[in-house]
Amino acid sequence: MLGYQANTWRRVTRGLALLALVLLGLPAAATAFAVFVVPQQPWRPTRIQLALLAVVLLGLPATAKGGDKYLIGVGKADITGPVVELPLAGYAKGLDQVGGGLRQRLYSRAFIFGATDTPQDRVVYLVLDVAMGETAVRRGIIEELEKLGPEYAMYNSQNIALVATHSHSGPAGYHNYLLPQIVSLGLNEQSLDAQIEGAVLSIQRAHENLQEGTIEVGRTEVKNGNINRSMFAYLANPAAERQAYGSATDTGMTLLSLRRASDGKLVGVLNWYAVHGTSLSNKNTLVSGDNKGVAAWLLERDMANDPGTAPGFVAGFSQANEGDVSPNVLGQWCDDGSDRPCTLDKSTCEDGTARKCNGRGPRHAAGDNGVESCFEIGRRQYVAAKEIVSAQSSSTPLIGQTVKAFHFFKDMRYFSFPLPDGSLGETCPGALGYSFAAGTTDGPGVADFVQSHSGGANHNPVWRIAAKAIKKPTDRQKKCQGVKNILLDVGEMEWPYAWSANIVDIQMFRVGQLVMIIAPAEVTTMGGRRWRAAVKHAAESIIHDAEPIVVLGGPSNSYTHYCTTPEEYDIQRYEGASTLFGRNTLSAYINLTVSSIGALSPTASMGSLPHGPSPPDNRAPVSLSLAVPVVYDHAPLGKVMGQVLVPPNEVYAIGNVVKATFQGANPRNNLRLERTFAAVEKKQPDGSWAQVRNDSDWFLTFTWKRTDIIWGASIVEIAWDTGDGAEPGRYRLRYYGDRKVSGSGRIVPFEGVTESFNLM
Ligand SMILES: *[C@@H]1O[C@H](CO)[C@@H](O)[C@H](O)[C@H]1NC(C)=O
Ligand SMILES: *[C@@H]1O[C@H](CO)[C@@H](O)[C@H](O)[C@H]1NC(C)=O
Ligand SMILES: CC(=O)N[C@H]1CO[C@H](CO)[C@@H](O)[C@@H]1O
Repeated sequence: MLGYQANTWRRVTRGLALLALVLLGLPAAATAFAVFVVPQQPWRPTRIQLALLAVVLLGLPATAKGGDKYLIGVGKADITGPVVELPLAGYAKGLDQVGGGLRQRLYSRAFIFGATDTPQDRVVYLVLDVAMGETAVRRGIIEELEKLGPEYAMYNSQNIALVATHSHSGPAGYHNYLLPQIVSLGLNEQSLDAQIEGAVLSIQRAHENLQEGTIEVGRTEVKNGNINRSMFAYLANPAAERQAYGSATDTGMTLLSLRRASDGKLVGVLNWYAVHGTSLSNKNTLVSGDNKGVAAWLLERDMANDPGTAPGFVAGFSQANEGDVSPNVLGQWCDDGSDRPCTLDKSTCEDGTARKCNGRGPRHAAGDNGVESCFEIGRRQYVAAKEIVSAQSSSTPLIGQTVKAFHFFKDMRYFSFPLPDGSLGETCPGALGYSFAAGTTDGPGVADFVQSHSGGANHNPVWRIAAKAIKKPTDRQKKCQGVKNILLDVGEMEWPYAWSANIVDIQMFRVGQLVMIIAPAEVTTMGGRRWRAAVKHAAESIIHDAEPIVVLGGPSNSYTHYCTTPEEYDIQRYEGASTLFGRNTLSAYINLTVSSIGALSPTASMGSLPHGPSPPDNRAPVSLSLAVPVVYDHAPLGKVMGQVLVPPNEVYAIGNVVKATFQGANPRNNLRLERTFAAVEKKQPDGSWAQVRNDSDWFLTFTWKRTDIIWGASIVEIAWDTGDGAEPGRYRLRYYGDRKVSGSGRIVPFEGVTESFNLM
């Protein structure tokens, strides 16, 4: 009796010890224990031992794979600002590229990561379908979150990152500084508020669905998705370093899969891949999220039908070190009749200027301002993301309970610090060199500027005089900027208010062994590689349980143009000329992030680093707003709002473009956020009509045109490219408008709908 009890007790304790080892995630040790320690020679396993051994063996793969639990939340909301009569942001063409409608709505996609047991340890990574994360928007988001009360108090300047997809096809007008405002008709409240409200809504949605889950990191190559557009500068980097990486761009995508713990379903993905949002050319006038907007739309649409996906799945395609990376993968060509490649060093053509040198996307032959190329580059990113999601087996789980963030502001004017070689270096007030005005092969610039070593006698003197009249750089600034021949001394221009940022956001996030650099600039390929490598090396001192994984997201938080390596800076192509704070900009960012790595250690508390100097707040009433408000809308006599002016045909073959024109009103009267201007409706078997396409759809476009400026008359064209996989059936188009009543200024909604047509 007693002997039996002792024996049982012994088995139970051994069993418990074994189970503890399994639970502690030590499968190998547990197996050894089970095989060598538990049995008394000769081993005749008891049923308990067999069962435990089975647990160990079954647990092996699960323990090896299953990462730790985090709080995860995803949310998406509409941030589409005014789609007409406002310049688009990115190419800086000002009134030469003004919005004329909408191809695809813009979104804020919010990803919240949190530690399960310390509620203050959270980070919020926002992927915004805009050109750049911006100071004015960031301020607005933080202020609005404060108004939401204590439940949202843990989301603040420390842990919110605004990372832009860098689409060059979104409305401008949300910038804090004068230089970008000059080509944006100043600051536009409607544009700014659309981003702020949508971003806050996306954070609220992510917060509301926060739940426990796991995060896996996967990687793959994106096939032919990008190309180096500044090879001459890239070649200035040491040969050995270039050889170590092989490619002149980062071709890989890193992707996080977020799965909820309750049933293992995928709630969202967040990935990083470097490629400019310049598939659509600077002649495009329809608002869209460019190639990353396409990629996100394709993946979200695809995953919505996947049984392994939770409802509300959100796909974030974050930008990375895209400074010198173009989506125009066919290379850079002269559109001057010669059809020759542009020169490598200066990107010039026959006439000696860069004006006719254009990058060509994969569907350049379509001659459609990059529409088909944009879809294709988006599709290539979508395919890569899908591949990572599907090949779960090769991914690495995030482990450890640590979720941390730090943020501080740094004044870059004459910040002095040790360079890698031990000598002392410094950064400078912001300045743009001559090649800045040459633009890039993704969007050539003005006048006769050429890329690289500019400033010679052949430059348009008007520009030089204009620039000098605005501000002559100080001697200290000239010396500091070194080889840069200063065109616009923006960092020393404060009249009527600051032209550009000198005070920048320095921020990093950590989730498990993943470290995210939140870069306030467009970092070049090699610049990003050096920065990530330095941070990884530093992170090894605080992350011990796994190899640190480092990603870089940008342009984020405050726009500071570019960040090249010092060697690339010396070449002074567009990217080097746009590296605001001088040759040591990258080294300074590395210094500032690496020095602060301790703030991401498990014991650090959020907000432990000094806040630093606040950037100026140039929002109203400081900034000018030059966009003229809508005065009123009228239909011409004998017409009514929403009336179909040009009806669609009665029959279309699948693949054709269906079009209709309506009597319209200015879409700035109501942004219709979270709603739509255009819709395709399909007749259902029961005779009712259901909406099957709306503004979120790439293939449905909404174009607005003013026809009578005095009377306030305008028309709207809705076009649907049915080559998007449309099914045969009976359809009609609907337009949702809002007119401004003269006198009262009231905004009154109206609708227009076409007769039905057959698609076959
Ligand atoms: C960064 O620069 C500061 C001086 O400004 C220096 O004290 C610090 O050691 C540097 N950090 C690193 C990691 O180089
Ligand atoms: C637009 O269409 C998508 C896809 O069908 C749908 O998920 C979304 O809710 C629609 N949006 C609006 C505002 O109707
Ligand atoms: C990998 C890569 O991007 N290579 C390209 C860099 O730029 C040069 C010149 O434009 C191209 O010829 C390369 O294909």
